[in-house]
Amino acid sequence: MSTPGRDERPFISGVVEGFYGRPWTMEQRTELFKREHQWGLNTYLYAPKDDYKHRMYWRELYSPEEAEQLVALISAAEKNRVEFIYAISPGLDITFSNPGEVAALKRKLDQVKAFGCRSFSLLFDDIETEMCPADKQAFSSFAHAQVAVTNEVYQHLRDAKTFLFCPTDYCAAFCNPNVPQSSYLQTVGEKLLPGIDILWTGPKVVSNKISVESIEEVTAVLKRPPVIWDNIHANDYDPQRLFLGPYKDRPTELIPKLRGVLTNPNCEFYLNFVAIHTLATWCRSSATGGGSDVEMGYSPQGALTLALSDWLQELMSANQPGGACRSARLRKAPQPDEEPMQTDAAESLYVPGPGENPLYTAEPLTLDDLNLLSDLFYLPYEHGATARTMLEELDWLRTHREAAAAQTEEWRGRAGKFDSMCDAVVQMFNRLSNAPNRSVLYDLYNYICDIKSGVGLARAYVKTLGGQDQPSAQTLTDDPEPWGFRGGLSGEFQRMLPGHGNRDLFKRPPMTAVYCVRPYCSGDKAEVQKIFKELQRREEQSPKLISDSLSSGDVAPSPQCALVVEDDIGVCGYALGLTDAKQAAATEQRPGSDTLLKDYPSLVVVQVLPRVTDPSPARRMVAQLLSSIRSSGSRGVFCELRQSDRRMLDFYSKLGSFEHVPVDGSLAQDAVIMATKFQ
Ligand code: GDL
Repeated sequence: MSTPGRDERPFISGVVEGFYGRPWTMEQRTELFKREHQWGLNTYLYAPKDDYKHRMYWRELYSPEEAEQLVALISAAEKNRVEFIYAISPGLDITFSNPGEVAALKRKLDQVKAFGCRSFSLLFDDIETEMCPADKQAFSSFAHAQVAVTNEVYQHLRDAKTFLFCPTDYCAAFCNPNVPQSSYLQTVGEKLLPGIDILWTGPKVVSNKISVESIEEVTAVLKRPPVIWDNIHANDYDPQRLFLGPYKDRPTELIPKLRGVLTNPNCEFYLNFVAIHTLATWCRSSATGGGSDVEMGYSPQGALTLALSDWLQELMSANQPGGACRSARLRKAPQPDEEPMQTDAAESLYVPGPGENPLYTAEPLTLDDLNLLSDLFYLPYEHGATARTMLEELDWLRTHREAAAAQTEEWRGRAGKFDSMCDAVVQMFNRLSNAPNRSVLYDLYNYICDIKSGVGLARAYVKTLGGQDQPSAQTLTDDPEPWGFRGGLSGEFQRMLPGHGNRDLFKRPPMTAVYCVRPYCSGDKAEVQKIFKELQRREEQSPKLISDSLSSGDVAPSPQCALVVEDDIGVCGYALGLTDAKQAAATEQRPGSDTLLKDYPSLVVVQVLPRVTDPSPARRMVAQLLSSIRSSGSRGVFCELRQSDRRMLDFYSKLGSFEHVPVDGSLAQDAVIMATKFQ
């Protein structure tokens, strides 16, 4: 049988089941083949990382039961004209130089070949790069070891239709020192037999963009165009993320320069409608891509609309595994002159009588709902338009608290708009929960619960800022339900890391009956000076601190970096910040402060009168200041404290995010630096 020449082979397009976690079921894979066929995709790469016999126990042959399932799967792929590529990942523990190991690989692939499979793949991604002593003796490099075994297996299989190799350095970020000079890639490019194609994920593992130039660069080293293993929709690395945005930021000019594209999508099978549908549209968007039914040029938004319209139909169809049977609901109630039906089915049909509750009929899901859903779970490096607007609005509402306090029309208007956007998320969730297709819903459920909850917290927070009554802000109380402090242990860890320490912003409402935190205005200057002097008087022989000029009003704080707290007596504390403290440090003549300012360019000072025994208003002020300073682009914040100021030392230590930073030579005597870095 003659094999087609390199350029006559069709562009490889489709899906790689290559993620970590629960593999898809045989039914789901069969469903996938039907869709691929329908949408014009031609390949499926079987590579489920956590399937025992694909990676961990790669040497083990399949049992008769497993064999039966694989035979059926391979034949289902064939029926749908999808090329089934069987991949194996021996890299965890193979000894490349041991002929017994190579024989085990051949034996396993021969078995799969006997199931009807014609295409194969050897994967060496995500493995230890250090060779064992025996391999070090036998091969001059890791690349040589992999290439030798791959070539031998490829030749053994003789007539593989497609044969793919996944290198250990499968993206530019892994190449040392870079793609053109990587000796690993050079060896692979030179020594791997020309019939073998090479997988590549782009500039990174999860590539934001893949440019034509980057592909030309890697093609030159590999001596063949790569097959892209695209992780753009993969979500196996973060349990809170899901990607329902369109295939994007891969120009279609890539198509003639590539051997193919396989997407490694979300772990949840039913949530990959958009990922696969939009990839199919992308593949058809070029004359060389093989199709003719789509105009030249690819628009991610257009492709998304096409995908969501088709997905809506599927979501509204009960004809799915787990789909609700709604026929009973649709039957008409018996008319007064009809004989009551005597069947069992009729007895179970509940028809409310006059004055009773009417049957609940859910509003149907809309295309707008799906657009919103996709916007909330868009792409790894990008939120969808509505999600971006929501973030921007929330940020505006919280940074314009003075407007909230004054109840300006603009603030109220924007708060109302934000509230409606939050409400749309809740309504979308309700309609989705009632959609007949339960399989999609169940895969989606945790994600939408999570976002609904996050949106609920933000909504309650804005209501509190606006001074509206509290019941909706129940999650902000002192004794919240577990969903009021989300994220479990991982959330705790994240909040303890510098830059995440603003949890108190949400723990308590920013305004309580007792304390009111508000932006500093010029009329507060005298009060702030009074507090500063009062506290200075208590600290006798205190050294002069860099922040003293801020507290005394000699240096003006940076915009959005000045707050005061009031109780029923009056102003009882303040928090001031400088996003760039260089000038203030220079004025105080601190020669050694340059090193400090490099890591922590910003300065804060917080003081509250001793009558304020509750630390929360001060914490709230710090959280707000940190948030403003962080959004100015600063890398970190420090404060200078007097050693004798036990109260403030204790306060900063308990915040969690600030730590003591030893600094030589830059300090006033008896002063201590506490600091926090962003990210
Ligand atoms: C990877 C793994 C892949 C995983 C993905 C996203 C490749 C070649 N390998 O590095 O199995 O799903 O990241 O986490 O991409």
